[in-house]
Amino acid sequence: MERTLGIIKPDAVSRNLIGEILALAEKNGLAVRALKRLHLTKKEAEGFYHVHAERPFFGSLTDFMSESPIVVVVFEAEDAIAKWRKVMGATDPAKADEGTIRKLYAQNIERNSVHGSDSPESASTEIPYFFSALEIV
Ligand code: 3AN
Repeated sequence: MERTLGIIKPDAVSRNLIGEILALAEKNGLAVRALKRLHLTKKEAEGFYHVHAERPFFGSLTDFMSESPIVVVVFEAEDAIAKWRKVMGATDPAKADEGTIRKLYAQNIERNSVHGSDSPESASTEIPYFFSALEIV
C-alpha cells in the first residue's frame, strides 16, 4: 500500500466542492486515512511549494494557496500517487481528460482545485508537512 498527500485548494473549498472531490477519490479506490481543513499563511504556502521558488508563478501561487482555507488529506491505495494524479487530471485544465477533477472544476492552470504528490519522495516530505504520525490512522 502507498500513501499520497492530496490538497483541495482554496478555489474548490470556497465553492463547496469538498464532498464532490472526496467522493471522486473514494469511488476511484483512494481511502482517506487523515483529513483536516486549515488556512495557510503566506509563509506556510511558500514552505510547502519551496521546490517552485524559482518559478515565475511562485508569488501568485503562494498568494492563492493562502487566500482562504484548504483541505489536506492523506490517501492510501495500491499505487496511490499515480491513482490520485489520474483522478486529478493534467495541471492545465484545458489539457485534462474528461471526468477528471481538473476538467470538471479547475478555473485555470493556477486555480486548479487540487494538488497531489508527484513521487514517493515528495509524498514522504509533503505528508509530514501537515500530519503527525499519530494523526494518520
Ligand atoms: P501539479 O500540481 O500538476 O503537480 P506542478 O507541480 O507543476 O503541477 O505545479 C504546482 C502548482 O503550481 C500547480 N498545481 C498550479 O497551481 C501551479 N502552476 C503550475 N504551472 C503553472 C503556470 N504555468 N502558471 C501558473 N500556475 C502554475
